[in-house]
Amino acid sequence: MKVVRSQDHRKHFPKGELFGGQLVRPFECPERWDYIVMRLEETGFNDVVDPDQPDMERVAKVHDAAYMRFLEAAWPLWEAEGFPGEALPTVVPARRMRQREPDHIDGKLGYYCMAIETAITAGTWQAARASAAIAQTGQKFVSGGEKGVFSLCRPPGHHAARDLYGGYCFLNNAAIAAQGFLDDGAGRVAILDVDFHHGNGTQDIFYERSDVLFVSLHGRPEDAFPHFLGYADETGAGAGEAYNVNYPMAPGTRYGEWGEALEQGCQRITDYGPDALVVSLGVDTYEKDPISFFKLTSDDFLTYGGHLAKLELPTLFVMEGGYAVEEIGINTVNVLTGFAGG
Ligand code: SP5
Ligand code: ZN
Repeated sequence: MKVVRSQDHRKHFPKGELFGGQLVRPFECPERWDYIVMRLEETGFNDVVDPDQPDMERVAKVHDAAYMRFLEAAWPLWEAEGFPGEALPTVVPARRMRQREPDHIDGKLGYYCMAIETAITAGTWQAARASAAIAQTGQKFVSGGEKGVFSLCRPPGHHAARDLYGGYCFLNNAAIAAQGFLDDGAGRVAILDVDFHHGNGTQDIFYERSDVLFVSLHGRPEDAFPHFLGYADETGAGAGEAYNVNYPMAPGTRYGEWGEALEQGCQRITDYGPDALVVSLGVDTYEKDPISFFKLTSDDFLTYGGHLAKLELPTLFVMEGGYAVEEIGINTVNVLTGFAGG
């Protein structure tokens, strides 16, 4: 299996994340990438490829142009204010306020943000583009006939909507890849999101479209981030009606129940009959994840990797979350190993 990766992710590493009323060292940190790479090398995933340059015209098919201009300008504008810390929003356009992009960076940050834990730093835009390029390069290989490819994206993407960042995400790598498959000739694409958190950004991007089926397994919004999307009654709208499928689950969910939801989700994908599959691969469903509440074991990742292979679809794995850093390599590579052997 080809692994697409690069060192550019290191350019995004905020010092702080707003958590529990304090600025803490971010859960989404560069060592996540190191542990995954170490495990890939230990287990013989040695077919490593560098990404091409990002294709920003294609990125612009799933992201708003003004939003991309904001991401590019955010750090320079913040720096020009002379603020001492990293760029975090303080004010958001809540209910009954105007949804209009302000000129001042304090206003812009709130306007484009869906979760304020996520800081923007000097290297964020460059790292986000490099991460998107990793997804795009993986997609090209799968469109070219590879059976399964792993795009080791960092920062992750599934919380980023057309014009929203947050939840550690800036550009939606999975959505960019799905759109890439369509642009390279696929008629229909399925996205299966197995990250612990609901993929609100991906859902939002394709909510009114029938050419991309979105299936997500996640912690229920009553209890889990991102809290404001991911209910089971979100089934799509307009032409996209019936092409969005959510499986919200309760705190303490183990593989028994999670695996049943996966089976149902896989059945929906099979019924849809896509030409390609994008897996938003987060391993924060793990029992020891510090910010999540599912109870999957390392062996469970191996098991479900095998189930994914049974879909018999050209598959692109795109890295999303997973914060039990010391086990992130084992769990991620277990999914890939299960897939390759299944
Ligand atoms: C890509 C991805 O996995 N993003 C997740 C972003 C979550 N950020 C906010 C987490 C807040 C979790 N609060 C849970 C308290 C646990 N004791
Ligand atoms: Zn997550």
